[in-house]
Amino acid sequence: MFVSVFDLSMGATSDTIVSAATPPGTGGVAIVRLSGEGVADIAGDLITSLPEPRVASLRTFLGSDAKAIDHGIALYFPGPASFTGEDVLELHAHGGPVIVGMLVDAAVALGARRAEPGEFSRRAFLNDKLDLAQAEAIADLIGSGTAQAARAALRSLSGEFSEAVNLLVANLTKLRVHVEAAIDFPEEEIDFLSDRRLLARLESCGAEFRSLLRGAAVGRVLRDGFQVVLVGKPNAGKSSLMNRLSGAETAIVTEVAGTTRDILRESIDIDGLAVELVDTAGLRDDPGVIEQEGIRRAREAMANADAVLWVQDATEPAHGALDEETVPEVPVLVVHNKSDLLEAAPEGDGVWVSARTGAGLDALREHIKDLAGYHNLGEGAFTARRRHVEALQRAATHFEAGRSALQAARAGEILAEELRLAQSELGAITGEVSSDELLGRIFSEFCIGK
Ligand SMILES: Nc1nc2c(ncn2[C@@H]2O[C@H](COP(=O)(O)OP(=O)(O)OP(=O)(O)O)[C@@H](O)[C@H]2O)c(=O)[nH]1
Ligand SMILES: [Mg+2]
Repeated sequence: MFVSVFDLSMGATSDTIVSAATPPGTGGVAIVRLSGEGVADIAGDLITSLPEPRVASLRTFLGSDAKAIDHGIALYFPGPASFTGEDVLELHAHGGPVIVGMLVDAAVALGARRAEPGEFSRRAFLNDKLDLAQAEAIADLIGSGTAQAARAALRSLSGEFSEAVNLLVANLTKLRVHVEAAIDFPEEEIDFLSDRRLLARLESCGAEFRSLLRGAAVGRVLRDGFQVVLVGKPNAGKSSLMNRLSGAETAIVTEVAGTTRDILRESIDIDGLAVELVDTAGLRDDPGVIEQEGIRRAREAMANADAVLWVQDATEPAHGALDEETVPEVPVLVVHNKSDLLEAAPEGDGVWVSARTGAGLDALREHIKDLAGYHNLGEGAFTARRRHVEALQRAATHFEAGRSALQAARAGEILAEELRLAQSELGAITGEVSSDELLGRIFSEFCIGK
């Protein structure tokens, strides 16, 4: 049903690749990894004999001049029961860059080729050891910024996200079979298409789409972090608030309106949610030249944010610029600052805080988690990428278009076609449908040796 388009000239897996699997620099142990058909041959010269499969074996590692480079552990994983699905040899050497360099050179002299970034994972994908979302999760696990992100990436790597996508694909397939059967028997079409089971299936696929989209949106935030931009009038206390939330005196705070001009960034961790706070120049109508550029940047930051904190001075009357300034797609939370200066207990929409005393900041942090959808983060959270969220959105749009075509015009053919398009979008997430260009883009972001 799905098409895989691979440029075989690039994906040729017969050659043997080699690379350090551990980062450059010194350490107790460094691992050099080889994968491919030539592993057994190369091992004959490099470590004199191939170790028993999966048994840690002490070996002398030899250079191309047959002189010893190091003594260490060799591990042999014959394919297909290996990470890449090919024969894999791991050499655990002493962790110095010179040793690693000599080992890689020796393997190259024996016919191996230096691996490209992500090439081991790419081979694992091409040999069906992992699907594409799982392969991406390897890089996300390695790059995760918080423990929660790491746990979620591991779930994606274990295939939980892929399973949810595959389940949805399977349900869309059932729907399509149903609809196509109706099209093939036109005299019964009307009955078929108003069949209650069909409507129930449509309904449950719609619900699956919504839940998967929610999960993927949170997964994306777990991976990429959540960007929150502080905007408002000059002197509202944006910089003070950022400093207070981050516990660092990053931004200059003064009583002069128009203090901040450049965009300032500070990363904080709210219960495992990586939040990037972005402080901006106060928005006002008659700024000087420098401030004007600051305001332009503030508006740009706002448009690219995941959420906006609209900071207001609680002692001043609320001002109406909010609607004109903010971007409809980006959620806005109104934050009334300087609550310490109020005599009466505050009331009204938004959160009331004091950057000076710290009052209300716990509530503010909870609101930020809400904005990120982070509160519903059960144990089942997985990581996802922007690419996945966008593919899911496109798939959902096709699905909804098909559903309306059925409801509005009883157009079974259109529904079938939209379902096919939705499936193909979902297939791109797991790599059922992929192109060499997409694979190139994804794997080139990996580190060498992974
Ligand atoms: N009493 C009180 N004063 C505050 C509070 N937060 C900020 N201020 C004061 O308000 C003034 C402006 O604070 P900033 O943080 O520089 O305000 P800003 O919004 O970054 O201003 P611009 O960068 O000029 O746009 C400073 O004098 C701060 O000390 C607060 O919660 N309570
Ligand atoms: Mg400021």
